Amino acid sequence: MERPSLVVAGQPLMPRADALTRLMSEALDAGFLTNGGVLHQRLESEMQGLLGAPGRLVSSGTMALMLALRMGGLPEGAEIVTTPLTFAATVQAIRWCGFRPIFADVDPVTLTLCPRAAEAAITPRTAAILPVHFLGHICDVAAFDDLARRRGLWLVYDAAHAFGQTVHDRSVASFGDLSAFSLHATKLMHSAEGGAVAGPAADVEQLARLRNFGLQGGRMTQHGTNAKMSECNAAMGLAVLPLLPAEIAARDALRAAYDAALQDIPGVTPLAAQPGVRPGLIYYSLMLPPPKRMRLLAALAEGGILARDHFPLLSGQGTCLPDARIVTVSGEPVAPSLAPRLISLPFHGKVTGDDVARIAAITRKVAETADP
Ligand code: T4K
Repeated sequence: MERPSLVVAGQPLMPRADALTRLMSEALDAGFLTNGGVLHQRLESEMQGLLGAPGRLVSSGTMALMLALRMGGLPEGAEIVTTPLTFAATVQAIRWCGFRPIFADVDPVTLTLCPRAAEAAITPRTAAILPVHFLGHICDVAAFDDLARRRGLWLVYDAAHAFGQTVHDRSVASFGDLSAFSLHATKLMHSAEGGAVAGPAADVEQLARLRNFGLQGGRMTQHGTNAKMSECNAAMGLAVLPLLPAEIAARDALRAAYDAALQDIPGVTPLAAQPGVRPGLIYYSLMLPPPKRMRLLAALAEGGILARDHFPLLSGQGTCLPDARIVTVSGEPVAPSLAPRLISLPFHGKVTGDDVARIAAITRKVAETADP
């Protein structure tokens, strides 16, 4: 039997080659390939409009997190309270800045950092909180704003999964002190590699210095790095921009199609929509019991569909993060039992109605087959 062509989870939005070439030729004509070229400036201004907050472009979402943490002026070795249910970049950024991640438990419904557990994790060494809008589920922003204000903590959101989302019509970038966005190819809005820091506390002059070696007037005045975005990446970003409205419409329709096709499959729970929150644009995720989840991943792969087993729990990951402690307010943490139940389905404009029907049929078969 002929195999259907691959349907992958994170297919990037691909601009036309001629659109990219036209943009790149502007950079070539201007004679600047990086260090704040014309394309970079244009994309930066567009991004601030899209995010509804002042901000700066950087070379990746990881760099965005690091700069956002550095903007807090936190003491060396400070503790940062965060979630164990996220991608490696969240804690790698904390560690690469010389800070210490302290894990607190997540809310069992939204899968995002629980504000009460985060408060229980605060010690005299805590300087910041770093919640993650995980899989497009938006954190309890009101509770975190209140917590950060009461305890005098820097509040950075990892918004890598939340581009384009709003809470009661307010951009996610408007909450906390700063938010870090990823513009990696697997995100909706992307520049192949790239990121952005934005938010109410975005001192854009200082962010521009931090991403450029901490230089001011040619002199090193602060703890900077090289986090600049090149003109090649900015060209990609600008070429992707006009494709966003159609892609967003396609993803909204795909979410509705998945919801309808998967709604009554026993033991399979698509992540619930949040009241007042514009649904996520990067992931469509399900929860199901761990043995079935592994069988579903294998059955989908057999059918030419590459779903993702997002995301392994970060606490206790070998020598890198040996401390498996997760602070809770009562009893056992829930995060370790949630991580092995999560799966993200292909979620982009090239997924067809037939693909959804096939994915639903495979999911139903796995769900209804008795465990061996
Ligand atoms: N915070 C959070 C919560 C994050 O999830 C991330 C990144 C960050 C911070 C940091 O942002 P960045 O520093 O990365 O900007 C991907 C991405 O590299 C990473 O950006 C992302 N999160 C993470 C969740 O996933 P991989 O290693 O899982 O991607 P890969 O190569 O396995 O590709 C995924 C799927 O997409 C596959 O089915 C293949 C397909 N694909 C991928 C690429 C890159 C394509 O079809 N074409 C492509 O060009 O990391």
